[in-house]
Amino acid sequence: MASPGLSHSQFSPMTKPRNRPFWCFSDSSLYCGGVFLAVLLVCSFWSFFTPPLNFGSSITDSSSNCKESGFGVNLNSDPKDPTFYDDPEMSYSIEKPVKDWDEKRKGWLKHHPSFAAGASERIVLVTGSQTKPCQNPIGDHLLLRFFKNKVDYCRIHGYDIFYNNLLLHPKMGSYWAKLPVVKAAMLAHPEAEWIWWVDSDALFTDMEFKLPLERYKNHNMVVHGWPKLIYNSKSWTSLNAGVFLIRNCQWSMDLINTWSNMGPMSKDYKKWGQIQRSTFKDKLFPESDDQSALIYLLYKEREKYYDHIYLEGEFYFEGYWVEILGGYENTTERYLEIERGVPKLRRRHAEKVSEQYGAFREGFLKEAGNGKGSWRRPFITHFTGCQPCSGNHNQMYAGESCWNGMVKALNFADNQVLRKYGFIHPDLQDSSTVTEVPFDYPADEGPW
Ligand SMILES: [Mn+2]
Repeated sequence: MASPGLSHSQFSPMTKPRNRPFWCFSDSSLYCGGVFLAVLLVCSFWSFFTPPLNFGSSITDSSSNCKESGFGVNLNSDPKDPTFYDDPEMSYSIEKPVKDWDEKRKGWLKHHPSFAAGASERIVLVTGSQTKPCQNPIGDHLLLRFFKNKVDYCRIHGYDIFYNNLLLHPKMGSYWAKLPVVKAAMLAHPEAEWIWWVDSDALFTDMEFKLPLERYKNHNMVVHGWPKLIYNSKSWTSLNAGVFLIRNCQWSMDLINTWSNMGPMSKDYKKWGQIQRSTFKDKLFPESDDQSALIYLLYKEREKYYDHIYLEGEFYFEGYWVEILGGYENTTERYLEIERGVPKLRRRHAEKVSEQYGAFREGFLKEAGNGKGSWRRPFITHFTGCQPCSGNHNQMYAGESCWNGMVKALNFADNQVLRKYGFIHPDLQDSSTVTEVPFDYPADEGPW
């Protein structure tokens, strides 16, 4: 747990950035000027070659639109019109509820129209880990690789990502620490419709798969879970709160408020632990935890929450590593088998167009099924109980199975990324060896 003193010192640099907007502006004008010169140069060199093609004119187009960046949004404009950010009462703290958030978000989007297009699909992934170095000697290395995996996934799909390693509320430690971060991320990202929390011990093991957002259009939250286990078995593992998608709206603000009031910041924290334990008989420890708290809300106030929380059970929205790990080899073999028969899937391509190849592959995965027993790549493998940072893994498993399992999963995922860079790990248990991916089209195949 971070002491309040520590978090204070972390915030003191906040007094500095007065000059920053100016520098940013001047950097960007320099950048624009540089790009313009470069475009002029490219254009003049271009004319030495064959006639100026479309390619040339598209370069000129993008230079005139220098302020636009990334995905067609304007990162340089923040009009003077007041928004919720200018309200002195607005607080990012988990202790101060936000009201009228939907109107406030809408108001901000109105003043930032370049963000309005595509806003309904925009996702910010949020993750994080503890403030201090890991106790487990390989913990920081593992966390780095888990984070790299998330960065890879987000880059491929065009999502923003935020990594937090501070306690934003001194009392909301361990599994409760995510709630203050998710709330702050909602306020920091009015341009995003969804905040996607992914635990530090979870990784993407299908880099192509995209969340079926259309399916969630009438819901405000998505978790991996099973209604039968909530309402019949009353189990504290009837859903997993280590990965969740939450809509950036007032409903979610209210949920986070109610939810976090069962945590250590509440004067009733002890009482909530007792209530959870008496409701969910399989709960192993006495303290109130975020997962039991969420299940409790669904269980106790079904009318209020059930219609808004989508319990995804069709695919590995997150999946228990023990159940998944043994299937990687078979999955790899099946995917290779498909690729052997379909040159289009083996074709080299730029990483930026990966989603298109994911869509191509989708057509060949119809028979794979999804979730348990399927040979499709599991979307997210979650090392629940392994505690990579502290090393205090659940005594159910040998530590080696956790660490070896993580290496295997990380390399399995990394292979999907690395091949776009021309390389591959031939052995999933050996992180340091790579070989070049062969170019293996027969000359008579293609074009595609
Ligand atoms: Mn976890």
